[in-house]
Amino acid sequence: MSSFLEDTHLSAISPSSSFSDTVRLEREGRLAVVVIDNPPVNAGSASVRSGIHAAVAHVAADPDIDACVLMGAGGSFIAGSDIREFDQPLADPQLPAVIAAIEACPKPVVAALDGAALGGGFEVALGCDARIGTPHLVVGLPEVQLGIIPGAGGTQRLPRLVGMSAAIEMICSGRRVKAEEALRLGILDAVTEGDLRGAALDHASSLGGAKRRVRDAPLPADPVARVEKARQDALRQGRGRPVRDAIEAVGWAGMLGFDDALAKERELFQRLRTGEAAAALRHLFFAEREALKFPGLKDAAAHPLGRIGVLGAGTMGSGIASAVLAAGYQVVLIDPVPAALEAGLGRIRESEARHVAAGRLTVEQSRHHLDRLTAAGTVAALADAARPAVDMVIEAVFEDMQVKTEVMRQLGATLPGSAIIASNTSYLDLDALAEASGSPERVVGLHFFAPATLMRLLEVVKGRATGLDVLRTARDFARTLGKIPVISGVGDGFIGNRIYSAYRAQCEFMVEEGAMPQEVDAAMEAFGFALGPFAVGDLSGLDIAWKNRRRLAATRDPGARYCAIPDRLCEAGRLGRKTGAGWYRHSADGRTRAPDPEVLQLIEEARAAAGVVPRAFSPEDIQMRALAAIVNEGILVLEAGIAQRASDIDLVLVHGYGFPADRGGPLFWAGRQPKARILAAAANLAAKAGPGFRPADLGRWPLFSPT
Ligand code: 3H9
Repeated sequence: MSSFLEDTHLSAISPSSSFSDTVRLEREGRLAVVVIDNPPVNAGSASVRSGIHAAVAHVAADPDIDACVLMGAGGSFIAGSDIREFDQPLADPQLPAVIAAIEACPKPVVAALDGAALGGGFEVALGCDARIGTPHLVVGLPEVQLGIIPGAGGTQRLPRLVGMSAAIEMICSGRRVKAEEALRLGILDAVTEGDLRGAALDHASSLGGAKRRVRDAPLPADPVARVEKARQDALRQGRGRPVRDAIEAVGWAGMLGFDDALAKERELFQRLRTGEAAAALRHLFFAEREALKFPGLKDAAAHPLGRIGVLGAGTMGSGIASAVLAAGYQVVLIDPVPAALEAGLGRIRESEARHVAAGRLTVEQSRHHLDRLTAAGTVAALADAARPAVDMVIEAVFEDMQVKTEVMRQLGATLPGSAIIASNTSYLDLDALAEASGSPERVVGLHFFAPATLMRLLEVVKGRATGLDVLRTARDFARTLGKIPVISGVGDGFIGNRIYSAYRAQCEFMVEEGAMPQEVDAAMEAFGFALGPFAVGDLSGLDIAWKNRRRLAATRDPGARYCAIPDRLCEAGRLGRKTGAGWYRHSADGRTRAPDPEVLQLIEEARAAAGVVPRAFSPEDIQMRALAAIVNEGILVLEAGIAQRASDIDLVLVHGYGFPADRGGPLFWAGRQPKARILAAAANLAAKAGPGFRPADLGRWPLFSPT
């Protein structure tokens, strides 16, 4: 019996009694309702755990209570364990003990579920005798997204309800499952449209005192081939997440006694929780929420958005249009060139068809998307009184200052004053573009990453004059699209492209000094990048950066170091994968890349022209120089006020440029290294980078660990 009960007088329990500052017990005749009230999302903090533990002990001991309902206040059950506690040893009672108390309670405990029942919250629900949900409920075990596995029996109880293969799929993807599917899978006993509390109380009464513990249920039969397929799918899709550990833990459900399996799950959870990858993924979780904040934004009013124009039907424009349609908006795609417009519409239809074929959309949902799509040939058509007005236009025309300036002028002159003008420019001066519109306060940057339907990063660029209402609208719009918005100031390449350019430049200099492109790529891929910088260049096309270099040629410091190898590649028609050759030679289907003697020759010529005697680089040399370049530029971006905070830079590099998520982003990673290691790498970078390099003052930056 808990120590709590030893000093509690049962007779003193009133119709509503607190068991901690976040948990209270309310009486409904011979039934009890335990309410968790820990805003904003009822995270399972130490106070919540001790409150539930004590309340359940009270229910167990009170002869006037026959059964109990467990529910959350404020429209949600429990969003999971309180992740803020995960950097420290966890306080008792820990979650497995709380769930064990629910299971040991001789009276049935029914979970009444609304909003989110995720992670440890879902595990609490799985420890109850029944689960009643609302139609708005989502359940799931998203732990692998935080670098851990469920640590309170999720890997043992879920398979007993849904079978091994469905449990592997849910746990390894971390997917949030809606009420309707949860009911179908057998996770929920019922879904109620009406009064959740009343329905759960009725259900608790109907159990007649009987316990229905999930731990006692037999494992449902599941064909070996299906389990094996779920395993293989999970392993294929789980890069950077502990899916192998999760699969192993689920496997124990079929091999070990329940309590032995729980103990092993717990041990594995604790090992992962205290590891580097989990710390990095927790950092990114909070970084994502922090990035939404900007002075004054909370109080700014967002404009209602219903109909969005996308100007420019190229690959980027049609990708943006697809993403906007999927989020439920009306879209008008605009392009003055009829063939381009038709091709863009075709790409949108193909993208929809691909989603249907992959089972991500139903035919019906896809039809709804396409029903909301219209087309126009000119910006002037947007002013046509017969057409419904657009609330925002996103221009995604050719990345050229003259072209975009003219487009901004037209949009400013044509659109009603309330409509927002967004530019998808990735490098150009947004302030100059905003001035061209004649109403700079309604101009904002929306820098999408290709492919726009899949990439989660969206840089939201605030120009000098951008109104807070416009910035708020753009940020909220990004969230509605399911993106991760990061607010950037104006500067060449904003946050991401500026830092990435500095990284790529050092990688090219290393090639000039003696490293081979494939050695650089292999070193960065070994660090955890999905692709090395040269493979990325070939994939996205070398002509984009080439065009950008030519744009900047007139303003470039003539004394600054410049690597001409990429220019030589482009001049030779080697534009990357699309031409079959770039830094590598590519197979016809684009699946394999191989070093090319022609590239070696170009490199040797460039080395000779620069008077370089090639030297060998170890993978560690390459990684530290490249990473120091990213960190150095990241700090310059921060000091220039283009990024608001270090964690914004981490989000941009992870979600836009393939920096490994389980390292938390470049500045988080650097902060976990001994300071001396980072300073030595920065000093080496400064010594090797050549004329024009701007060192940041890393030593005075408070990010780095002192040892
Ligand atoms: C776990 O449970 C492991 C167990 O197996 C272990 C067993 C031993 N902790 O997202 P929002 C904060 S791992 C602490 O903007 P929404 C968040 O930082 C956990 N804080 O709201 C923000 O703070 P602020 C598994 C949390 O309405 C505020 O709440 N669970 C937690 O857009 C509002 O959050 C998950 O991974 C937390 N667990 O979305 C679920 N959750 O205002 C994580 C949120 O200071 N949570 N906060 O910026 C979510 O997915 C979303 O928060 C949710 C609401 C969908 C619930």
